[in-house]
Amino acid sequence: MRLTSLHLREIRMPLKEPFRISSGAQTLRRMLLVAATDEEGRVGWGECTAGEEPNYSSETIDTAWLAIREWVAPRLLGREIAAADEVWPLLEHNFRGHSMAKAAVEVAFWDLEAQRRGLSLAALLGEGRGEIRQEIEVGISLGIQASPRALAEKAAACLARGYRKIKIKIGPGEDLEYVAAVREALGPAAPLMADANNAYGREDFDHLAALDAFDLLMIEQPLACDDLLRHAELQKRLRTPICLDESITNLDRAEDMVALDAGRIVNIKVGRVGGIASALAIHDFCRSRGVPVWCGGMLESGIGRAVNVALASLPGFTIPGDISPSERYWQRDVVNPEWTMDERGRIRIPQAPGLGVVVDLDRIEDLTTRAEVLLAR
Ligand code: OSB
Ligand code: MG
Repeated sequence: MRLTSLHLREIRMPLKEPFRISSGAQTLRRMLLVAATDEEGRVGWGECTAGEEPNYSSETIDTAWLAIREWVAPRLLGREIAAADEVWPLLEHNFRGHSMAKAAVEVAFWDLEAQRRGLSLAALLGEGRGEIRQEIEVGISLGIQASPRALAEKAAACLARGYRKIKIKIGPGEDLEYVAAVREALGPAAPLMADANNAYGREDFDHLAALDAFDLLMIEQPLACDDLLRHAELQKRLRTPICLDESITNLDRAEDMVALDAGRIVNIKVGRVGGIASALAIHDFCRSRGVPVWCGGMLESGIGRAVNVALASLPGFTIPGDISPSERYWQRDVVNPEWTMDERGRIRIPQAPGLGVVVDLDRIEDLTTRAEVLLAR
């Protein structure tokens, strides 16, 4: 594969409802899409998962745009690349950080390779990994609501709709009452978890221990993203497993988590870990150590969602991911068909080569607020 051009586009799509987490709220998604054209004219797509503000990680859509133009594209444009797994090492060499920028472009190479070989992305990712699923079970991630009661009603409706896991966002002052109300509304056996997005510190350990009473599947990222040691201390105090999201930026951090017992479950996000090759490495390591993983979400459009759906088909993904259907987020998605979920909370894995959905170029054109074409020299 040899890239002749990289087309960057910013599109803006309003979320159907605002999404609030402990570190900030989003109502409009500004998304960076990458279309990579190879020497045979195929087009591979990637979506950058960085947000508008640096509240999830240090990256934003604007830093990613800069990083892709200045440092990612020059390393890849015009270069002969035999397979998509060669991209990640090229992007890591003397190039720190900017994982979401790197991933947006790396993903496009996996799409291109899948198309070139006539494989679905799921089949390509599954090579050498045993049986892949035909359909995946999905969960929903619910933002913080105005009251515990409002959240409980929403959560109950989601369970009735078929979702296989309910995740609620929590933060200081918006935690125990919310969890209690949702647990009460869903009943004792419902698969429920909470995500704190770094909101707590060591002074909160007693408070967090009170969450053990609610039989959560896990507590996601209670403490700071760069703080594995305190997560290990907290895990000793909790019966509930800790799941790490922001902390797991690469394979080394997943190994550290296991070595330190800083968490027992990993949320894998392709953007956060720098691409598909890195996500696969984390998946394989966790699987070899019996650590369950699941696929997180970043409020992606149908393009990023295609990658998440394919990843979640791998055998180590034993817990439903944050992969809701298109209608949960958008009036209308940017792919055809849109992502749909059946009444038992399942999404079918597409069989067609590449992403398995068709990118709606007219719609993307309509939504585009900024574009730049980078060419091989
Ligand atoms: O922490 O998992 C998170 C969205 C934006 C930033 C961080 C997170 C999330 C989600 C969204 O939980 C899940 C989804 O895409 O539906
Ligand atoms: Mg999270």
